[in-house]
Amino acid sequence: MTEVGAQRLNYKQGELILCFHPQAHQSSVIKKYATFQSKPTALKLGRCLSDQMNIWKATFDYLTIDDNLFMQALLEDPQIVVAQRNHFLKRRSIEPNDPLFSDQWQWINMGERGIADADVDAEEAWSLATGGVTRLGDTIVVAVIDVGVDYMHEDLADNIWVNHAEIPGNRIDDDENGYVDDVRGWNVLLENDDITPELFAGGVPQTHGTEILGMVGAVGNNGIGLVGINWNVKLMNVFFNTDLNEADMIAAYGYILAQRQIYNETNGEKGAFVVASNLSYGDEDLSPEDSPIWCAVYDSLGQQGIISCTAT
Ligand SMILES: [Ca+2]
Ligand SMILES: [Ca+2]
Ligand SMILES: [Ca+2]
Ligand SMILES: [Ca+2]
Repeated sequence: MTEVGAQRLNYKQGELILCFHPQAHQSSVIKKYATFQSKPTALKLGRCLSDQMNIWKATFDYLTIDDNLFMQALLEDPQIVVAQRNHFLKRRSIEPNDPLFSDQWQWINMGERGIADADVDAEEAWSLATGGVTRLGDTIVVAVIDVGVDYMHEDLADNIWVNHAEIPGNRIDDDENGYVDDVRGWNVLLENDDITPELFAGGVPQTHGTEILGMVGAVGNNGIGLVGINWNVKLMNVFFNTDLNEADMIAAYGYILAQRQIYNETNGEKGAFVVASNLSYGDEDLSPEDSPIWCAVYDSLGQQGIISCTAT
C-alpha cells in the first residue's frame, strides 16, 4: 500500500483496535497473522486498553499489507469479537468569533470569574447545535416576556421573531390567531405589537429586555458584540411594563401558548414553534396556593411543548 496523505485520513495508519473473546489466546492469534497473503505483517500486540473488555491496541506494517483486506480477515477470526481502525477524534467544542465573547464567563469560565469551569459548558452544547432549525425543519422560537427590546440592535435584529403571516397595520387579524396586527410580538397593555422599550423617568429606555434577549440569542459568530446561548434563533417578544400584575403576565403567556398551540394544530402552517419562554419576574412572598392559575399556566405551556424559565 502506498502512504496516503495524513490530512486525508481520519485514522492512524498501521494501528488497529482489537477486541478479543474472553477466552482468546491473544499471542496465538497474533502469531497466526504473522503473514498475510504471503507477506509479513509485522503484526504486534500493543497496550491492553481494557482488561475487563479484553481490548488491545495492535500495530502492523501498513506499507506492505492491504489494510482493508487484513482488517476483514481479522474481523472474521473466531477469536476476535471485533476489529477496527484507530480513528482520530476531534475536540467537540466550538467557539464563536464575537469580540465580547471572552467577557461572557457564564458560557466558558477559565477562572477569570470565580471558580474555573463554573459555567454552562456552552462549547460542548455548541458542538452539537447552535440553534436554528430542528431536524424536522421547525424554526426554533424562544419567547421572552419583558419590558421591551431594542429590536433593531445590530447583534439582535437578525434573530428577532417576526410573524410573517400577519399584515401590519391593517387592523385585521390576518392569521386568525386572535391578535390583530401582531407582527413583532405582542404588547399586553396596549394590545398591539409595540415592543419598543419602556422608558424610565427622564426618557431613558429600559435595557433589561435587550439584555435578556442578548443572553438567549445575540447573533453568534458574526464578529459583532456578544454571543447568545443560541447563535441562531427567533426571539419572540411579549411586552409588559415594570408594574406587571399577574393578570398581565397570564395574558402574556396566553399569547405564547396561542402561537405554539396553533403551530401544533396546523402542523406548522401557522403560529410559531416556541420551545421555551423566559420571565425574569416573580414574587418571593407568593406561594403556589396563592396563585393556582399562574401555576396551571405552566402545565398548559408544557403540554404544548414549551419549557418555561422564571425568576420566581
Ligand atoms: Ca466548562
Ligand atoms: Ca394575528
Ligand atoms: Ca393585520
Ligand atoms: Ca454577536
